[in-house]
Amino acid sequence: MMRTTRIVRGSCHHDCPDTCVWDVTVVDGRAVRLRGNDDHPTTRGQLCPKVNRFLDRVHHPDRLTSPLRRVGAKGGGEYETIGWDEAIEAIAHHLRTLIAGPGPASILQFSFDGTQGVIQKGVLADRFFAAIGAADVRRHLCGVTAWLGAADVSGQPFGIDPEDLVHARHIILWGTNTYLTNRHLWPFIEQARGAGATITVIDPIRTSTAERADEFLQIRPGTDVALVLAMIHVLDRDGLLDAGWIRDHTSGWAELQASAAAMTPSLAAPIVGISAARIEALAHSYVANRPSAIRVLVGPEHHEHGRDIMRAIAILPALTGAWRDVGGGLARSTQIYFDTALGRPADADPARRRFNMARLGEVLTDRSLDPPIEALVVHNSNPAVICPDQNAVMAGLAREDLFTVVIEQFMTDTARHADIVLPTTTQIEHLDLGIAWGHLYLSLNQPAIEPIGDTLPNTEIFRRLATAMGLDQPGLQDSDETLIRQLLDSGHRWLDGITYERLQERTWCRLAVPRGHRPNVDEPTGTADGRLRLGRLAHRAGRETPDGDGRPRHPLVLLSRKQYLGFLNANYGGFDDHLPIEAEPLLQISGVDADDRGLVSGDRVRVFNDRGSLSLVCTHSDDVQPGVVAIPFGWWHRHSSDQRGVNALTNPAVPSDDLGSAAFHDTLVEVEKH
Ligand SMILES: Nc1nc2c(c(=O)[nH]1)N[C@H]1C(S)=C(S)[C@@H](COP(=O)(O)OP(=O)(O)OC[C@H]3O[C@@H](n4cnc5c(=O)[nH]c(N)nc54)[C@H](O)[C@@H]3O)O[C@H]1N2
Ligand SMILES: Nc1nc2c(c(=O)[nH]1)N[C@H]1C(S)=C(S)[C@@H](COP(=O)(O)OP(=O)(O)OC[C@H]3O[C@@H](n4cnc5c(=O)[nH]c(N)nc54)[C@H](O)[C@@H]3O)O[C@H]1N2
Ligand code: SF4
Ligand SMILES: [Mo]
Repeated sequence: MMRTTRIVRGSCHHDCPDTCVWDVTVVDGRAVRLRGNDDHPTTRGQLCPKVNRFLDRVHHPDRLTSPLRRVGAKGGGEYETIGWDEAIEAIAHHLRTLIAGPGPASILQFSFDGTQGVIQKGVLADRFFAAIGAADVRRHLCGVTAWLGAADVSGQPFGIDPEDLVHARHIILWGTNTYLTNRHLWPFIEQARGAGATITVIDPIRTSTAERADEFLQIRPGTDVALVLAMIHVLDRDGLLDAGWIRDHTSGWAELQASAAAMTPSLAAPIVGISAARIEALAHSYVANRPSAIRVLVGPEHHEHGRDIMRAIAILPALTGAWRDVGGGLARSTQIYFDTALGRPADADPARRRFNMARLGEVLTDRSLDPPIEALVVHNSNPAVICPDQNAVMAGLAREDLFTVVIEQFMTDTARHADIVLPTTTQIEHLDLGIAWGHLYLSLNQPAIEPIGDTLPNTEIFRRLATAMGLDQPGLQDSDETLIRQLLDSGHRWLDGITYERLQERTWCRLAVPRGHRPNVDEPTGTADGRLRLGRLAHRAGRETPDGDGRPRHPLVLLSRKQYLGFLNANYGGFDDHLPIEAEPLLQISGVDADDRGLVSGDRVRVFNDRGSLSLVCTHSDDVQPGVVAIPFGWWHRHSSDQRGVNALTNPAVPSDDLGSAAFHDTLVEVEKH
């Protein structure tokens, strides 16, 4: 018999800045090979260690393939298989009852970044929940604080095209672990270095990126504002600022100058944890080597005053005029370009109930809410692992009276607490439109194979739910292709020449943003008066930090970053072949702090604060400075004897306006021998 072989192109859906384009080889309807596309300008034929094995995920024996209904106790993991009609009707019935009783605001949609595909991420789910008037979460755990801080300076926080970093002669990777988290940018960084650029890393941890830097400033966590103020102090004192630029393009210099006047490098040094001489050298090198660029993603936003930190970083190019040079300025998430081009609708209904997703534990366990949350529908997220204050989240998920629906590919720690689990397709089984937050290429992800088992795309699940609920609002039955066409039809100039047909043919297209585009120079700044806002700036210590005065005090700052090539947030923490050799999360502790506590590498320790406790093996590490410990993020609960991950310890505090991320990294703990 003749075998049919074809190559189907698609793009990676993971919440990773790189949005790689892949080629799937399909033989007789089976996907047999998946590899990076050679022509895509950032993929360049390479995926990454986790997604090279994506077909194993698709065909994994643990893959959920049919709808499930809970039969045992909450969290016990006992389920029976049911049909789709029964599952959809059970959910519709439950939601209708709640709408008629306590009201739709007792139903909470919880979704996040499980997929970056715009369609499966939630265009239709959002229409569905808006139609019934359910409560929603503010999806603010990633990047929103960075957005707000940059917007404080420039109104619309457009950054430079990360590809333009090749033109830079000084690149500061500021609290971003590029080599690990944004791999496909690394060759561009190396290209700049090859052309003479200096690479500086500013991070409290000696990351794999820091190891590759020309200069590494290992600062104390949460002290970046003091560092920026001292840099500005030096630049002003030494006459290295461009008065013409400041006069013509900024507002608030007098206030910023006064703020920086007091922060001498020697005052900043003990706050920041690096010498005054190194602060002076950084300031000088930042302006001397042009084009001068700063790269950020999200690390420093995860503090109580993360917005101040991201604003302070954005102030540097605004003040010095680094934006003038192609390759200079701030390179941040490019998602704003796609949001602007596709014109995705902001939910217009201000009356809808909303909670910051960081507060999930509090929201699910607060019976005094009016009305309390009675139903939770989770898709594209694993809150049991990714939300701060995990013990509160788990107490909420364990509520016998909470009706929980989880749409998932695998039996995650969240799905195990569902009343109904709905199995969903993976990226090679459904259609989607891929945006990126690390480059400017839009991609069409074409389904390569039929859905595995009885799985359905998220969109189809919400179409069926809408029918079962008798909803007849427009748009609820739109097909995936229609949803993509609607987005591509925004009329925005950056979509010039990009049509559905063209994407079908080419798979990817660069947004029509001119090469070498200089935000704030080639286009007016997005503030009311068109000026970059400087203004007063002050270093503030978060309440739960060694310099703060808030919660009961423990001596060590806990950082919980992304740490493995084989993990992508919580996606692979449940797969044995993606684990590092040690196969369990380790506590990294400095030699000084370990000696103080009589600990040697390999000792089992208890790490605790007043939110929770974890029993882990510790390892001495020079990567963390004294006063700081680190536990990696993303592990599933079964990897610790406490059935918890690092978020059992982390700080769920969000800003008082409920906007922005949690203060994950403002977490104090103590460590003791077990
Ligand atoms: N301590 C600590 N906590 C953190 C962070 C940290 O650094 N430290 N980082 C934070 C950040 S930056 C982020 S972005 C969040 C990540 O939080 P999440 O977005 O919740 O995490 P992911 O693991 O990326 O994805 C969650 C789930 O989506 C599912 N999924 C994937 N594709 C689909 C699909 O097509 N349909 C459906 N229904 N499901 C799908 C996957 O199976 C996965 O289980 O975590 C945050 N939490
Ligand atoms: N392999 C892999 N890649 C990933 C992910 C993954 O899980 N695994 N997750 C993806 C996601 S969702 C995201 S959002 C990105 C995140 O990408 P990044 O922002 O690059 O990664 P993070 O680990 O969140 O944080 C980066 C660094 O911030 C540092 N940091 C913490 N506090 C401070 C501070 O106060 N000041 C400074 N200067 N630095 C600080 C941490 O030590 C950490 O090294 O990565 C994406 N890529
Ligand atoms: S996870 Fe990131 S680096 Fe890996 S294939 Fe997907 S987009 Fe590329
Ligand atoms: Mo993220």
